[in-house]
Amino acid sequence: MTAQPSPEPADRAHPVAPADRAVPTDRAGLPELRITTVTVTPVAFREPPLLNAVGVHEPYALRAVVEVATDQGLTGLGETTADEGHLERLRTAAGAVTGLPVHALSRMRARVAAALGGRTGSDLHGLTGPITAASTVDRVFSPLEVACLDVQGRAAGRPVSDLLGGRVRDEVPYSAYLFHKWAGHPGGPPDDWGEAVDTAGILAQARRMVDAYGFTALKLKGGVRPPQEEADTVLALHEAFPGLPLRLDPNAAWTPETALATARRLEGVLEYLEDPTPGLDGMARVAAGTAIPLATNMCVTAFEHLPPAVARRSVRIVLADHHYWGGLHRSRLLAGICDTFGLGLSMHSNAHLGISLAAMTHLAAASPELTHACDTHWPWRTEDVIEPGVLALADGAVRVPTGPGLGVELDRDALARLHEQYLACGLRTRDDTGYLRRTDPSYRRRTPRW
Ligand code: GKR
Ligand code: MG
Repeated sequence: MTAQPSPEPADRAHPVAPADRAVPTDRAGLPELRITTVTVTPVAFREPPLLNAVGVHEPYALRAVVEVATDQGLTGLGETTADEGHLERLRTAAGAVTGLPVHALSRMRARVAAALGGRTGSDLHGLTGPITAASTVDRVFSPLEVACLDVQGRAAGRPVSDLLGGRVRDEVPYSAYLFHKWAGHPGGPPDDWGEAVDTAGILAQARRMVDAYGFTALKLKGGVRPPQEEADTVLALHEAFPGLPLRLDPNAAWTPETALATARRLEGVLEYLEDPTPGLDGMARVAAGTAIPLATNMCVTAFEHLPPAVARRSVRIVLADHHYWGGLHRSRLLAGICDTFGLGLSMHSNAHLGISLAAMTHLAAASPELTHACDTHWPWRTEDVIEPGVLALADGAVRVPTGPGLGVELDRDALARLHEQYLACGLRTRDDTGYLRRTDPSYRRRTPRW
């Protein structure tokens, strides 16, 4: 799915209208809402030392807030990660889309593709799979698209979910995202959540998550302890929270043989097993040997991965993530493809702030194909860039914002503070492995590990 760059001579012939001129309108007499500036502000927010298959989260997670301003004075918001390479590609794209109307999303994506000129690169948005030119375009285009939809919704006085087909649910269910974790960052005091390096720690964390937010599904991030120990923990969760759907995600830390042996113990217990092993072939082998549905946000991360995944029967559930899949409209396209091929749909999450949560919630609200509660890292963050009040997790769900656009407003003081934090923290690229190696120099990144 490589986008062909379009020459778009008409766009170049329409420079951005100066503020003192009449508002440009299109042939229907409607305001064009052309993009005047795109501002990309990297921020850093504090995170606990959460463990995963490749290391441990650093003291700060990096995100970028994208503001798309228009000639009508309306500004829209998007959020993405802020690793250096991704920021550089985002800034290139920002220059390329300036001057386009916010409704010209297909032309905008083509311009982003042309500006990137086939360059590939991860946004280091967690543990993802193969990176291709098309998926790079989608990762860069995504926050621009979300911000343009925010403007479109603000202009029309409609929530973004209405622009995606209308909401089919008023509340979006999310799952508790359980992590093994250290008590605190090395050299620092213990954090509020405390240590979770064994079954007892995870059970206590799950209890707190369920009591505080009413979650009705639980996901355990695995790939940290030996597989049989993580399976014991899942069985203990099953006993402690009877009836709650459970997922385990070792992020491809197991061989197919290990995955099959572990899955055998968890049949009838897991709602799904997420990325037990690397690659479409390995996943297909495991899928053929277990009744547990396999899910992924690692081996199917771009449209071109779907045909081989379907042909090999590698997965039964795809975790959508609008940050990877080119924004909200293209995530709806993904949902339709999954539906066509009988694949279930869930949603992936990485460390994120409220702009992303709002976008995820609108997308899930307008996706009848969603078959599972979405993931969110949101409870782990202690700071945000949006004004509080609109988004809240209660009874395991987030109420879909009904205000115009995404329905959330930027807290400018918080944005400035988190940007200062970005400048001061010195982190420019996520490096979970390097951070763990500072505590344990013998640690090596290995996939699969067991
Ligand atoms: O933040 O440690 C983490 C997660 O493991 C993340 O990197 C993954 O992308 O949450 C993710 C997943 O579901 O694979
Ligand atoms: Mg995953």
